[in-house]
Amino acid sequence: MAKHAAVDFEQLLSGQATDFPEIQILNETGEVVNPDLMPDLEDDQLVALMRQMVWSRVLDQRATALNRQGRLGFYAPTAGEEASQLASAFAMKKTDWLLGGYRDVPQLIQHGLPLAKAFLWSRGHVVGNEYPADLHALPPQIIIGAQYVQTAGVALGLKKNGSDEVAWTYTGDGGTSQGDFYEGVNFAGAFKAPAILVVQNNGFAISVPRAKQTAAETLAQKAVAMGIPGIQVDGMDALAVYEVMKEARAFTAAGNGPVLIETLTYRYGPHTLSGDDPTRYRSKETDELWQKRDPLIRMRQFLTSKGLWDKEQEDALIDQTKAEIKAAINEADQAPKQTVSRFLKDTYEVAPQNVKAQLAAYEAKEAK
Ligand SMILES: Cc1ncc(C[n+]2csc(CCOP(=O)(O)OP(=O)(O)O)c2C)c(N)n1
Repeated sequence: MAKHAAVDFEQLLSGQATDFPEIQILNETGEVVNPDLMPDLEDDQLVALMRQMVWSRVLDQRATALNRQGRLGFYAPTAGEEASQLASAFAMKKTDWLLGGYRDVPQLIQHGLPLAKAFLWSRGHVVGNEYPADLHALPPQIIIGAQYVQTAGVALGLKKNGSDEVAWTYTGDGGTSQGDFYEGVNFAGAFKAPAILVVQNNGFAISVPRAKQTAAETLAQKAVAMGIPGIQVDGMDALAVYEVMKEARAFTAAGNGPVLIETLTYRYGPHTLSGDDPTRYRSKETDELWQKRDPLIRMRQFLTSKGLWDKEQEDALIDQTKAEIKAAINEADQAPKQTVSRFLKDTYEVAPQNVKAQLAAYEAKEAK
C-alpha cells in the first residue's frame, strides 16, 4: 500500500492567496462595479479628492521639468500612483502621523508640508526638513523599510499616550523584502499599535519586477505571518483605496492593532530622475495596459457622469497649480545658502569639544 503523504503541498500553496481578493469600486471606464462598497463621501469631497489627484499629476510633470532644468534635485516620479497616494491620505486625519518613503511627497504636502519646503528637500536643503509644529509627519525616508519600524514605534507611543491619533506609512513592493518591513509589521501587531502599513505595489523596484521579490502570490498575504489583517486593493481606483483606508483607520483606531494594505498600482515615469530608463526593463505593452487603468481617467469619467466635473474646471485647476508651483520654486530660491556652521549647530544640543572647535573655525571662515 502506498504511504499516505502527511503534507499536501499543492493544497497548502493554492489556498494561500484566496483570502486576498483585489477590492475594486470603479472599473477602468469609471463605472461603479461594487455599489455596496461606495464610500460615504459628499459631492464636494469627491471633487476635492479629484482635485488632489490632478494637482499631483501636474506637480509630477512640473517637478520633472524643473529637475531637467536643474532647479530641483532628487525626484521620484509619482504619475500613475495618484489614487494609491492621495486617496489613502484622504482617509486620514490632520492629526494622524505620516511616515512616508522618498516617493510619498504628494501626501506629505497635502498633509501640510509647504510646497517650497518639499522643493528644498529635493534640492538637499536643511530648511526642507524644518517642519511646522502642527505637521504630524517625518521627512521622506530614504532607507527602505526604516519607516516601517519607526511607524510601529510612533503608533505605540500614540497608544501609550491614550491618543486617538494613528500613524501611517508607505513602502513599495521592493520594500517588502526588507527585514525592517517584517519587524515593523510584527512589532506593531504584537503591541496592537494603531498603524496602517501601506505597500504600494507598482510592479517594479527600480528595474526589478515584483515577481523577483517573492514567491508569494500577493503582498497583502504577508500580513498572515504577523497575525494581522492584510488587504489587496485596486490602487488605480481612488474610491476603493479611500474606502479600504478609511475602514482600516477605524479598525486600528478602535484598538484592534495594525492593518497591512497592498495597493496595485504603476508608475508611468522612471524610478527616479537620476538616470533610470524604464525601456530597459519593461515593455511598451505593459505601459499601455496600465495607461488604460489611469486613476484620473476613471475618476474623471465617474465625476463627469455625476455632473461634478468638466474640462473647464480641470483646466482652471491645472493653471492654478502651475502658478502655485512657480511661486513655490521662487520661494525656495530665497532660502539662505547653507553653511557648515548651521549643520554643526544642528548636530547636538550641547556640542562636544571637537564640534565646538569646528564650529568656531567655520564661523570664522564664513565671516570672511
Ligand atoms: C535599505 C535600502 N536598500 C536599498 C536602497 C536603494 N534603493 C532605492 S529605491 C530602491 C527600490 C525600491 O523599490 P520599491 O520598494 O518597489 O519602491 P518604489 O521605488 O517602486 O516606489 C532601492 C533598492 C535603499 N534606499 N534603502
